[in-house]
Amino acid sequence: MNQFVKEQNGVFPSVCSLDCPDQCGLLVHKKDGKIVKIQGDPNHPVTKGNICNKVRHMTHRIYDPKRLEYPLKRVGAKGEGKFERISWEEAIETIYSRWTALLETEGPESILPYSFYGNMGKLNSEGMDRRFFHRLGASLLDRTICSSAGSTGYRYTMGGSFGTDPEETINSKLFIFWGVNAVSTNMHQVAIAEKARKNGAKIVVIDVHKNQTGRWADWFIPILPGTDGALALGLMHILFAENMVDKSFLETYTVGHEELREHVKQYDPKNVAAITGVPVEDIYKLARMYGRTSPAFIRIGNGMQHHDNGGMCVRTVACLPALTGQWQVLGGGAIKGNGGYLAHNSHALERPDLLENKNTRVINMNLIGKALLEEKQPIRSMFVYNCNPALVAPEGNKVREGLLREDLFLVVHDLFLTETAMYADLVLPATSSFENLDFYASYWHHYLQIQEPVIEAYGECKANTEVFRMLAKAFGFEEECLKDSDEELIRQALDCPDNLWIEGINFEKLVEKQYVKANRKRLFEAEKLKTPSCKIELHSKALETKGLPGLPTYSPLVKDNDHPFLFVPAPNHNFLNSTFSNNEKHISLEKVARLHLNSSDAKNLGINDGDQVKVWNERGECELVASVGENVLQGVVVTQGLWADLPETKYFVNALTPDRVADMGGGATFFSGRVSVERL
Ligand SMILES: Nc1nc2c(c(=O)[nH]1)N[C@H]1C(S)=C(S)[C@@H](COP(=O)(O)OP(=O)(O)OC[C@H]3O[C@@H](n4cnc5c(=O)[nH]c(N)nc54)[C@H](O)[C@@H]3O)O[C@H]1N2
Ligand SMILES: Nc1nc2c(c(=O)[nH]1)N[C@H]1C(S)=C(S)[C@@H](COP(=O)(O)OP(=O)(O)OC[C@H]3O[C@@H](n4cnc5c(=O)[nH]c(N)nc54)[C@H](O)[C@@H]3O)O[C@H]1N2
Ligand code: SF4
Ligand SMILES: [Mo]
Repeated sequence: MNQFVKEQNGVFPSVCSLDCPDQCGLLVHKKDGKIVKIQGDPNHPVTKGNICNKVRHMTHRIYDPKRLEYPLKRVGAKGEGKFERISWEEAIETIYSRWTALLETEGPESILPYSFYGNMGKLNSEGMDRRFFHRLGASLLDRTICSSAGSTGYRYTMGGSFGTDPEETINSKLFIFWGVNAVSTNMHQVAIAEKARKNGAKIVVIDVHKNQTGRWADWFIPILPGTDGALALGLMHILFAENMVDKSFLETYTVGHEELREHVKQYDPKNVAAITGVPVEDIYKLARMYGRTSPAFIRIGNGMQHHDNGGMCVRTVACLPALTGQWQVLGGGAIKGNGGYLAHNSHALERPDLLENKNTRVINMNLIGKALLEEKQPIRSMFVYNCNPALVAPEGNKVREGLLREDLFLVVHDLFLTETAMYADLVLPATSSFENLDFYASYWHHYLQIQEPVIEAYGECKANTEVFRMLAKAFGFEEECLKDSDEELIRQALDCPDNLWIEGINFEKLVEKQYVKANRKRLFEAEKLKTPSCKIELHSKALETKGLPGLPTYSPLVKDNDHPFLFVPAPNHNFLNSTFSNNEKHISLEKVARLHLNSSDAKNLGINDGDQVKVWNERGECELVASVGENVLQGVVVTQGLWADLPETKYFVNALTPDRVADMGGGATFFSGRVSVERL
């Protein structure tokens, strides 16, 4: 047993395992073997002792009486939610015999793993699971639901997930929070900006919704959904026209700046205003503010990329710091994601070489509804972990129809009986991250961190790595790598000669220090960019070979249907995706699910603040509480939160979202759907 687990009382270091850029260092307080309090680590250079409300109330989730304690098998009809306790032996034996039969009759690709980052720990999200499913030969999953479109777009410009070190932004004089609800989703970037503000920095927020982040800004700029690319091109038009570009930077570090200068002439601010809903004067004001302030920093959020044109929008915004040479200024530049700096040896951890059939089919997780209903080469079994697709995937009614299929053998491994688990044939109880050994790499700050277990496994819960080791054993797989311990997995992952940023960071060092910063030189001082030209690609030949415009270009959203409102169902403050949406404490903080609509739209529809409204399209419907005002533009409605299926509410927003894929990376288009609204 690990030393922290043995201690019944005390304070122990830990990491937040949630899918959040801040990846806080935590201190866990134990009394009589149980966690009684969680606080931010005051010594952690980014956390600085502050954590969000969600995790301050985490003990309510870890010890929630609804938490799963032992394996269950279905005894009622599919989806009815009637289960009976079974042993782990029976659970593993059932999976083994069902899958062995499938391997013989339909082949391994009839089995699909379905997972995301409910736990960001590398071993438990992309470790032993990958090895096992590769060895089994199961279908591959393309994990596209979160930032795939935007990361791909950013990569075409910058070569990978490399941006500014957020700690440097303390020096910035201008912050543009663009399509990011940072007060809720990246609170430590907000804390840094708040400090910089005391030194005179200005804070601009560009969003479709004046939420808590918009209200905190010095200047809030409302924009129509899916039009950020046009705004960025309008800014470039002015930056070139008024000579606010850094010529020497453009010549040294970019390709395509001359073509771009010609190309953006067509994005006249008047046209851009008509597309974006941002007044012409504001476009000029913003361009001049950005062109004349240094250091200027842009935080690019996920909001602008959950759209049909999301990849190109992010690629376009990511060109702005190159025009002004801000990448070379301490505190300037941009962050979309910074995962590149902390990249581990994924080949060693995931062992794709174990997959014999290199043509194994790949299923885009955003299309899981369609895939489950497909009759040709059907998915006969799905193993879900770290994810709750019945609530979070688009075209939710299609997903649930698929999960209800009588001939689908569904296994769900989770801490709770989630909406997805309700459809399961077998439910396996998962440990929380506080019960596991794992290592963590933030996709925003530059610290690698370790989590050593601080409490014993709850009930009969098991970690993901352990479940896949058990399955490998049941199948009689002999490869040593399927028997590796968690510590061995960490050692293999950190042995990564390809990534100099983490050179010298190993298991011992992490155990000793708890968090270790990447050996990071500043961009352009160290390695060359990983684009084909090794420069910032304002013009991208690689994009042209994909049939997309090589220069940043605005294209409107796909026509969804004829409903009058664009529907933006974003995350909320007190849940993390659907995590916490089933915990009483967090529900009580959030209260109800609201639909924000413009007062003139509300007036036309006879809707008053506080009315119950039905929101619907041909895909489905939900019922929300109207919040009427000026927080959204006309023609746009916004709701927040992925709410659990609670009794007496109909908050299932993904019943309405489209499963079209975005222009790049197979990304999700949650915010590009249209709906009608009526008073109930
Ligand atoms: N409290 C909390 N924190 C979270 C999460 C959570 O659920 N709750 N989820 C975590 C995860 S997985 C992720 S990916 C991140 C996401 O966090 P963010 O990067 O902040 O992304 P979103 O919250 O999806 O959307 C950000 C903002 O984009 C706006 N938006 C929507 N469409 C557009 C558009 O076309 N243009 C512009 N300019 N704005 C638009 C929305 O109104 C929203 O305010 O947060 C993580 N952190
Ligand atoms: N409408 C709409 N839909 C969205 C979004 C949106 O903005 N709007 N955002 C999208 C985005 S960005 C994302 S990232 C996805 C996220 O969607 P999901 O990845 O489904 O995230 P969660 O809903 O938090 O569910 C994670 C699940 O993992 C479980 N879990 C946690 N730790 C472990 C563990 O160690 N082992 C196992 N086996 N299970 C564990 C949790 O209990 C929880 O049930 O949702 C997407 N869906
Ligand atoms: S959810 Fe984010 S802000 Fe909250 S404790 Fe975890 S990493 Fe920190
Ligand atoms: Mo996400």
